[in-house]
Amino acid sequence: AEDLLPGRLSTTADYFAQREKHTVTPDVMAHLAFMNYTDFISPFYSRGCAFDAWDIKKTPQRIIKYSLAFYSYGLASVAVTDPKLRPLAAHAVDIATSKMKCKRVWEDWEEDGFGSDPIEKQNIMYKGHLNLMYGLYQLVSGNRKYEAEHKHLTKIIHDEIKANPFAGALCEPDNYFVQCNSVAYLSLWVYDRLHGTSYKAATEPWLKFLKKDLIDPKTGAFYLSFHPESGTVKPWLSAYTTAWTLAMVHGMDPAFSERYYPAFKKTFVEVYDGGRKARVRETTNTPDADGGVGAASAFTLLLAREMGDQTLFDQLLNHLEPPAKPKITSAILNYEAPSNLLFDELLFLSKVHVGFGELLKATPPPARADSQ
Ligand code: N6Q
Repeated sequence: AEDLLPGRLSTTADYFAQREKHTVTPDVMAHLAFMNYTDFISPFYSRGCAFDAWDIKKTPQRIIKYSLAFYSYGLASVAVTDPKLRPLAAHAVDIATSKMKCKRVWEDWEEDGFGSDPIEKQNIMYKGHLNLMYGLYQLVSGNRKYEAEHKHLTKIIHDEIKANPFAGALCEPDNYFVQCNSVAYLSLWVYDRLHGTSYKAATEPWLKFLKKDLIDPKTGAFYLSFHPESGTVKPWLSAYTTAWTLAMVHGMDPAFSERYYPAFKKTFVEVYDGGRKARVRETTNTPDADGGVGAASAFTLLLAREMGDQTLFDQLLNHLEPPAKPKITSAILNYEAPSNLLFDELLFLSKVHVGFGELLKATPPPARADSQ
C-alpha cells in the first residue's frame, strides 16, 4: 500500500480505481452519509427550502448555489460509478435541484437590485448550474420531471449567448467570468446528449474568444474577469478560475485543456515538503497559496482529477485534507477545519469525479413507469 499521510482517508490509487471496481471508498461512503444521513440537518434531508446544513457550515447565502451544484456533479459521478448507489445519488441530485430553485439560493439577485426573476437575463453563475443540474439529474435518473424547465432554460441561455456581442453570458451586469460560462456551455452539451439537439455548436466561437481575449498568452491562464462595457479585463490572473474552467472545458474539448495544463502547473503550483505536498497560488507574483476566494488548491484538485494526474492529485490532497481535521464518527464524515467555503464539496467531487467527458457519455436508465 502507498504511504498514507496521517489525516488522509484513502489512497489516491483507491480514488482512481473506484469506477473500475464499481464501488466507492469508505470515506466517500461516509461523505455520502454526511450529505444524506442525519435527520433534519444533513444537506439532502428534504426537498424543502430548509438550509440548516449550510447554516451549520456557515456557508454565505451567495455560495449555497455552488455548494448544491458541486455536490450534484459529484453525485452524478457516484451514480455512474456504483450501480447500487445510483438511485440514492439520483435522489440527492433531485433534492439539490429542487433546493436550487428556493429563493434562499437566488435572493442575492433580487437584493442586489437586478430583478425578481433569477433566470430571465444574466445571472449565469446561478442559471448555468441550475441548467447543468436539470440535465445531469435526467441523465443519471432517466426521470423527466425537470424536462420542461430544462428545455426552457437551455433556450434562454442559448438565446442570450447568441444575442451578446461577445461569446457567452454575464453574471452580474458588465461582469463576465469564464468559469461560470464553462458551466453554461457544459449544460448545453448535456442537453444535446439527452435530446440530440446541437446547441453545443456555440462552444467553438466561445473557445476562440477565450484564446483571443481572456487568456494571458505567456502563462495560458485566465484573467479574473472581463467587463464588456469598457472592454477591460482585471489584470490579475486567477488560478481557481483557470482550474475550474480547464476542468470543465476538458469534458468538451480535451485538446484545449491539455494545451494549457502544463503552463498552468508551472505558473501556479508549488510542490513542497520534499515532493509530498503541493499548494496553488491564486495569482502570479505572490509567494503564498490559496489567496482570493481561498479555493485555488481545491479547484486544482478537481482539475488534476479531470486530467488523470494522480501525482498532483495526491500532493494536493496531502496539502488540503489533513489540516481540515476529517473525523468519521458513526460512519459520518465531518471536516472540523475546512479551509474554504466549498471545501467538503470540492473534496467529495474530486475524489469521485469520473470526468466531465465521461459524464456526457452516461446513458440514462430506462424511465420508470411512474415517472413522467
Ligand atoms: C460571479 C460568480 C463568480 C465569480 C464565481 C464565484 C465562485 C465562488 C466559488 C467564489
